Amino acid sequence: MTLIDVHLTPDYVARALREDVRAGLSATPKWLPPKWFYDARGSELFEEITRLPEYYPTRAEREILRARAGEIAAITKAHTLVELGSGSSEKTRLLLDGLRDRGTLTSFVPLDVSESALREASDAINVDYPTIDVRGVVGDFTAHLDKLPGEPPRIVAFLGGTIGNLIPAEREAFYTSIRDVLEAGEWLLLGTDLVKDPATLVAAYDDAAGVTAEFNKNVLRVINRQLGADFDVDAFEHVAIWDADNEWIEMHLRATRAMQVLIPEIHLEVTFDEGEELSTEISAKFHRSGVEAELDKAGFTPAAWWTDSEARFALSLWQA
Ligand code: AVJ
Repeated sequence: MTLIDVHLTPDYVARALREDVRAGLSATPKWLPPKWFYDARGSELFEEITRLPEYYPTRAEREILRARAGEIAAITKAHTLVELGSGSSEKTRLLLDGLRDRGTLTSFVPLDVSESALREASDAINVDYPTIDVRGVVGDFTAHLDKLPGEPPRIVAFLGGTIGNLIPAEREAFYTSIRDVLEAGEWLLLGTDLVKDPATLVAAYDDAAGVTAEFNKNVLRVINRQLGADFDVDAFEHVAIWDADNEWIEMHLRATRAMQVLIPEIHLEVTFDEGEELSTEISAKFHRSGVEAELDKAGFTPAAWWTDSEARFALSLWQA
């Protein structure tokens, strides 16, 4: 059993969901934040996405981590690995191996919104890495960065391209808040998906087997269950488009007929026109120059930039 610090109580999470659903479904156009995809079923569907032939980012990032974990350990000599949005912590093992083999690592701090995913991952790592102190934090990486334990120097890993789910203003605030919690000389390891041909990008978010469509619709199931809503999930279709101006993928749910939806727990009634789209996720793709400009603005110094063999995805290392 590992120690877990809980900064997200069920009550806090329930209130955040209500507020997000009220704000997003009262707006024009309608939107919902992507963090509500990830109940137990949503997390499973995401794991399934990472194994799809079309969804290259996970494999590309794993290739880079496998090749570079030793270098990351040699450069940083980190004593603590903090992983934000750790999920199953599967790719993290490559980093843990590199840092442990270098002999500097004493603790691992995974942070995730899902307490169940965090407990499972922390316990497994605790068993497989008996010399490392595992200290999980249940928290929101946009709100609980000030609570990170662990002996310096720390390396904060934010992998998988999840940074792409934030709009530019949110990214700026996020990078600045990480820079603020780190001491000078500590590290950020960032995974970013790169801009590439739109057909490849769209296929990664609209797979032939329909797993991403199920993942997208899962947010409606979460709202039905948590807030007593009566979304007819089958009356929505999955849409993934490449927004060339913003250089991001946008996922929508399109109402295939006019509908009224009741959300009793927040006393809200929502109307959809036929064809109306609800925005559920952006997944921004990056160029090296853009990432460098944003991190520089937040006060980080570049230490390394690595891509996979097909230059689809980048892993970059920054020093505070
Ligand atoms: C886990 C946020 C990195 O944006 O690619 C996968 C989530 N959405 N397919 C991404 C996701 C649709 C994924 N991240």
